[in-house]
Amino acid sequence: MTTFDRLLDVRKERGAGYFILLDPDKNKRDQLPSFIQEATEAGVDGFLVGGSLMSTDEFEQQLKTIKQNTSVPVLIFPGSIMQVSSIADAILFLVLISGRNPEHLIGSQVIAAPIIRRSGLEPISTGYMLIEAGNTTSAEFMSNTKPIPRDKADIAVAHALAAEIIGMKILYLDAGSGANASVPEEMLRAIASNCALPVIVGGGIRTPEEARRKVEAGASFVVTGTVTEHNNHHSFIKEFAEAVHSRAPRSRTN
Ligand code: 1GP
Repeated sequence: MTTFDRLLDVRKERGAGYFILLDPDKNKRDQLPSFIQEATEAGVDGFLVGGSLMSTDEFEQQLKTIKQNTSVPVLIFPGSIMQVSSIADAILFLVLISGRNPEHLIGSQVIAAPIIRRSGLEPISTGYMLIEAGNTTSAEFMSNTKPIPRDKADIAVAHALAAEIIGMKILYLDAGSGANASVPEEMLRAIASNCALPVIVGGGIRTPEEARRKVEAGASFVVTGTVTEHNNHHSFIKEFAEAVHSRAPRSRTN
């Protein structure tokens, strides 16, 4: 079974999936194993590993540690082509479709594709959309692209449909790490009612209630990074996981 199929199973069985983003520059080596074990036990459905900037040389070592301490998928969420490793279960093969920077539309992908093919790493073709966050995020600055305005759901839908028609497998709507405002529910609802692709949403999600609202608006996977870096205890992560799973088929009334 591919990792992508495992993710679809999570969505089917739990209503939606909860991912934690780990930034290799911020992970504390001595605390990583226990954090991964606790988060897995608390109900996390996958770990994303990556960052817009990466200065550590321990990327692969950290991936090994994460893999050794969890049974859920470990996905690379690459900030650059330096972040490719077959230790992970899969890589989100990102195409920054909201931007018009050719480097992030095809340039990096052409460089990364042969490396990924040779490594055997599973690529998951991902239409990545940056959404205006109310502040300039690292993703926006580093990608040198303009995000989609928060009140332009129709523009977001058009991008989502283009990704679907091109044949991408999943969408990632990201307000960017540390966003002042997360992706609006109205935009998620518009995409969910017009486009069949599963949606990952992240950036600026700070409470379980906010995570739940994203799922209710149609997100299939919710990502937190900053908030779980600062509150990494078991009960907090469990609250997030339960909020994301609250629309599991067995608990649905509609
Ligand atoms: C960023 O979606 C992720 O790409 C997570 O964002 O750090 O704001 O939770 P936060």
